[in-house]
Order: sequence, then C-alpha cells, then structure tokens
Amino acid sequence: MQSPVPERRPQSFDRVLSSMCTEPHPAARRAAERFLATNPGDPATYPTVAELERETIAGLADLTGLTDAVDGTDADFGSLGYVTSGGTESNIQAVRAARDRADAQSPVVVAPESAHFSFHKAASVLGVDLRTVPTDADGRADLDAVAAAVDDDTALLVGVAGTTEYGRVDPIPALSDIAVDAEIPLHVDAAWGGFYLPFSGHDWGFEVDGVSTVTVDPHKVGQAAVPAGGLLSRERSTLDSLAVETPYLETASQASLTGTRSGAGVASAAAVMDELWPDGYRAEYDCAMELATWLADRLRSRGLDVVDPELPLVAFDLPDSVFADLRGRDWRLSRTGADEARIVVMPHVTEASLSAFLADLDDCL
Ligand code: 0PR
Repeated sequence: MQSPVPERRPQSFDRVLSSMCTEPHPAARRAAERFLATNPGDPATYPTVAELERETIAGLADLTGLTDAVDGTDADFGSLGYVTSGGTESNIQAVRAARDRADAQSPVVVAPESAHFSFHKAASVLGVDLRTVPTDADGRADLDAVAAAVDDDTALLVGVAGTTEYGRVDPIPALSDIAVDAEIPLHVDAAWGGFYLPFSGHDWGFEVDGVSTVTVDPHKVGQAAVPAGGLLSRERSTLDSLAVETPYLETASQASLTGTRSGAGVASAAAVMDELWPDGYRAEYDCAMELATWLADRLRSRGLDVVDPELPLVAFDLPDSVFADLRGRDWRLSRTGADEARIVVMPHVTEASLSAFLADLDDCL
C-alpha cells in the first residue's frame, strides 16, 4: 500500500532577504481564508467581495493622493481603479489604456532603463515599442535623456517610485513637467514602493499634476495575501477605455485584464489596510528605513561598497564566491543586473535576522 503523501510546507521567511512579497498580516490571512471561494470578477454574484474591492481602492486612493486630487468631484473610486493580480497586470493595463487613447500610428512607451521587466512584457503583448532611456549615476531617470526621447509617437511616459533593483525614486515632478509639456500621460510604477512612500517625504503620486495612473501593490509592502495588486487612475475614462462588455453577466462591463479574480487577495488587502493604514504602515516604514540604514553602516564597516538606501533596499558589492556561500547557507539573496547583492527590507526582515546574516557573512568573508 502506498504511504500517504506528506504535507508540504512553504519555506520560512527567516532567511528570505530578496523577496518583494512578505508574510501576510494576520488580519489579511484570516480574511483571505474567509473569501477563498469568491470572485470579484463577478460582482453581481459576490457583492460582499465587490464592496471590499471598493474599500480597497478607496484606501489606495488615500495612499496615492488620489482622494485629495479628485476632492470636490463626484468621486466613485470603483471607477477609478481595481485590484489587479499584481504589478505586471497593472503596468500592462496602464500601457494598454495609453496605447488605445494615443493618436500616434506607432505608439511608443518611454521608460527609464530601471523600469521593471513587466514593461517589456506589456510592449510585447500590446505591440508597442518600449524606448528605454539611461538613468543617472544614482539610478534615477535621467531627465535630459527622457526629454530627448519623448516625441510625437510617445503614448506614455513611465516613472518608477521605488525601483526593483535599488529602491530609487525617479524625480516624478520633473517627469510630470515633461509629460504635461508633451501632452502625454505619466504612469508611476510604485508597485513595491507605494506603501512606504506616503511617509518618505517624496512627491510621487496624484498630488503631482501630470500623474495619470499609478501601480501600487498591496501584496508587496502592504502585507496582503498574493495576489493583490492595484491600478489607479486620475480619470474615470481610463478604466472606461479598458472595459469590455460582459453580455451574460449581471454587470454590463469589466475593466480587469483577467476574468475570474482572487477574492482572497481582495479581502486580505481590505482587511490589512483597514488595520494598518496609515499609522501601522508609518511604523513599518520607520522601522524598515532604520534597519536599512543600520545594515548599510554594518556592511560599510566591513569594507564593502554600499549603495546608499533611499527606500528600505540595500545593494552592495559582494564577491561571487561569498554570494554563493551565503546562498549555500540558505540565505535567499539576489543580485542586481550589475551584480551587486541586494537585500529588500520587507516587514518580515528583523534586526535579529540581519544580525544572523551578518554573522554568516563574517564567516564567509
Ligand atoms: N513593478 C515593480 C517596480 C516591481 O518591483 C515589480 C515586481 C513589478 C512591477 C511586478 O509586480 P508583480 O510581480 O506583482 O507582477 N518586483 C519583484 C520582481 O519581479 C517581485 C518579487 C516578488 C520578486 C517576490 C521576488 C519575490 O520573491 O523581481
């Protein structure tokens, strides 16, 4: 007789230093379980999860400055955004909306080379050209290069608020000036940085006039369960342009890219944002930024070259053999394109785990 298949367990987060996702907050976990069998893609059948999605978008609207930006108008946040499957879907949809509304025959998206690879997927899927421009010495969009790249074919300009590799924040107000001058929309990808940025002092969201759309993911720093991404737009017409008719559903149209969607993701985002926004997230930001600065100091004191952290992400030079040894000791560490090691200080990363990492690093060095 066959022995029963042993129950598999996921990895522990103790040694995960490279992930941009984290352990869901307990409130998110409970809500995800309750709403496992619901589908926000069919709001007429699952009205409670549809209501939770509106609450999530209202929360994300606060966080991105959209609530203030549309203040006084008859804002219905349900028509200004939706909960996506993640940053990739949000970025694809932002590019799609811009492509469909552009006059250009051969629409081009202009983005800094630091933009996430999801923009390459978007360009490929949507048949637009992606024109990437260099970043400056510090890893932010080079404004002269951006201005030179924008022309009559440009359908969308992209800025990144919290780059994947270095956690850099592009100069969004200056990118906005370029976009407004050229009369093109500006999309801000804050998929990872979005839940830190309200507390960092940057201008990055809808408080900047030229910002048309924003990606911000509850399933990253927001501590929701995967999948829960976010796409928000200043104008209702963006989501309208994405919507297709849904003849056999009890609702008339659907703006999301996917059909059936995760009610667990939506419910978990609503629950954790209700619990943590804004004070809990502010405390997370303060703690993570303090830890990142502390870690950068400790690495420098060992003679390593460290990229100064702007958000809680630390990149530093590390010999290949040491990197391999640390991976061998189960540290989940990743590398930038330029081969630096990078540590993403997510909510599950603590002083204790970083101290254990530094002890192993000393051993390997
Ligand atoms: N935009 C930015 C700035 C990102 O950093 C990411 C993902 C995306 C968009 C795409 O988001 P989704 O992955 O939700 O579609 N950045 C990380 C990456 O792709 C995500 C990640 C998550 C990496 C968990 C590792 C990991 O364990 O590298």
